[in-house]
Amino acid sequence: MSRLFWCGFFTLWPIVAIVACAISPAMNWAFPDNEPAATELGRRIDDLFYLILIIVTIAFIGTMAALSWALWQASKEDKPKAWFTHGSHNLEMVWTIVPSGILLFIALYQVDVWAMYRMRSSVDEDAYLNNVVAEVTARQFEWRIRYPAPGTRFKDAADIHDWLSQPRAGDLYTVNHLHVPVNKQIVIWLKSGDVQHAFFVPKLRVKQDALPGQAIDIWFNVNKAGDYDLLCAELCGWGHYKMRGRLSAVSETDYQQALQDLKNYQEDDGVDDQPVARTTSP
Ligand SMILES: [Cu+2]
Repeated sequence: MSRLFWCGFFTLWPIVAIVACAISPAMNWAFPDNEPAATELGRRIDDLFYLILIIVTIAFIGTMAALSWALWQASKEDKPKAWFTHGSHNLEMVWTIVPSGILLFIALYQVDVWAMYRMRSSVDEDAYLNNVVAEVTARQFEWRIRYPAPGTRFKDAADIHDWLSQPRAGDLYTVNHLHVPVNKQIVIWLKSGDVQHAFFVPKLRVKQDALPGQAIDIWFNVNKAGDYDLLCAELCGWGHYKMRGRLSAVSETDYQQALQDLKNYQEDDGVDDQPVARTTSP
């Protein structure tokens, strides 16, 4: 009875794993709010996650099947006494070469996604320069955001690094609430004002460290309008939890309007009868 029970017990879990693995992509259990990524890049990253889930599930099934078989064999009534062995050279070769092959396969298979995520050659140069929407500086404990003045572009600066090191008259500033146009490949430059932080928008699957002394560019295309949590994914100090910002992906018109509202707010001298309401704050 107990022989059957334990073999059945260890056979049950691979079956559970197969069911979970089969229905997981449809349910998006692993992702925030059980939703697919809101960027094409994010969906490619999710696909890599599922590929790894399948590989792990197959390894789990193999391991549990071996365990069940060993249990079944070892619990036979007429089984001879166990013997000591130093191991099997052949087996060790197999479980060294097979995982190495799998890791090599994953490393090569993900190269396209990595290139899409991080290699400048994957982005059209003109589109890149036209669509730098903001510089985001992480500091303890907030996201400082700088947009080019409305009607001007990052590209208008003589050099990419001039714009980053030399704020220009008319640039717009805000904190913790980043507006970006939807359905457009946008570029953000990330900096840190103090320690290491990480710009993380879980629903877009966008994550990049912000390092002191470096300006790092990231690009992505939000395919679905809406508000997304912007978090710091690097434990950066006692107030780390306070670095909860918002990324709003809006239509081009609303994006321009948000910049205009910010400009009106920034230029408001507070003397008018009706002060300008700040509409872009978090
Ligand atoms: Cu932080």
